[in-house]
Amino acid sequence: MNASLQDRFRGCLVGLAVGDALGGRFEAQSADYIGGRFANTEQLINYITDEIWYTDDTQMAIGVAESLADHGEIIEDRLCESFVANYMPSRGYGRGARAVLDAMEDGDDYQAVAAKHFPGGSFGNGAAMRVAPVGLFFRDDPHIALDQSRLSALPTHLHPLGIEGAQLVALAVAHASNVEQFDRDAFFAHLLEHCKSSEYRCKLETAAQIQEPSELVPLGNGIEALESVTTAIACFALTPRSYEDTIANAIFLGGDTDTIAAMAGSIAGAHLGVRSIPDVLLNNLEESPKGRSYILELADRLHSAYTNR
Ligand code: 8NA
Ligand code: MG
Ligand code: MG
Ligand code: MG
Repeated sequence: MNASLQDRFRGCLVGLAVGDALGGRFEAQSADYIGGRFANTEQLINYITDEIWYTDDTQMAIGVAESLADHGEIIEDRLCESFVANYMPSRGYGRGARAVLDAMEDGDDYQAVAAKHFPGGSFGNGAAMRVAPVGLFFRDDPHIALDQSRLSALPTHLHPLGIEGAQLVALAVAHASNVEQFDRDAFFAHLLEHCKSSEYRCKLETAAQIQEPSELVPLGNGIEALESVTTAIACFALTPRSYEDTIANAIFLGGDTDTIAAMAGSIAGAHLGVRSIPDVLLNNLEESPKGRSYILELADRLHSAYTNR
């Protein structure tokens, strides 16, 4: 039975948080090390016996979802307020993001700080890792989804590759939440139709051909958007019927495991719904203060705002 739309909203936000929290246990480790510890998805998942804590990825995605649920669109000032209200530097923010958020928090000119830190803008994956709620909320119109994802990226990520990474993840989430039967060719055709840069086009064309996990490696596992966004998309497209295999595909690559699993998990959750997330992971997701229960409520609030527009 296919998941209801409410289940898909829940699956997307919780799927992001669980991917982030499980992946966070392995951040910056090598593929060889992780593959040496666990033979398969089942061993990786069942290794979790206590609370898993999410990182900056989920914290910022919560900010995006709250802002959309409250205002029905991305308004930069409101979004920044939401980022600041949720900001805990100890959750592992990128160094550019930290400088920008510190400035926002102190009421300083954060755009000047961002420009000084990375002239030309950040091309980190920080805008892509938090964008899933935008894809859900604007799932009916790819053009609005593209524009709103760009707006959600701008406070921290002005570089075209940082912005386009967020746009591609939003489109992937929207598409995954819209289809009943996943068709890989249709999925990649849709992403390629809206892809602007030759850099992402080349990666998406490679991703569309992938038949097994070892072929994911050339797509990258780094903190730059170009080295992680299409990887996450491909992790989902390889195993679209399994949430846990999708995040395992991401984690077994090593590197930026929290973020790649967060993005892949949000797409899988949007397609499969919250019931596809194994109990052992869902039940061990941290609870307070904005943990499992809060994220489920936030997903319902976003879903209500979406249906009542
Ligand atoms: P960001 O904007 O600081 O970018 C992340 C990194 O990408 C930077 O620190 C640089 O190394 C590099 N980078 C980005 N733009 C440029 C540029 N124009 N020139 C040179 N280098 C550049 O932060 P973000 O929000 O994009 O980062 C997201 C990542 O940070 C995610 O992986 C997230 O999990 C987190 N993260 C945290 C840790 C940690 O310390 N625990 C480690 C890696 C990543
Ligand atoms: Mg993180
Ligand atoms: Mg401060
Ligand atoms: Mg990361």
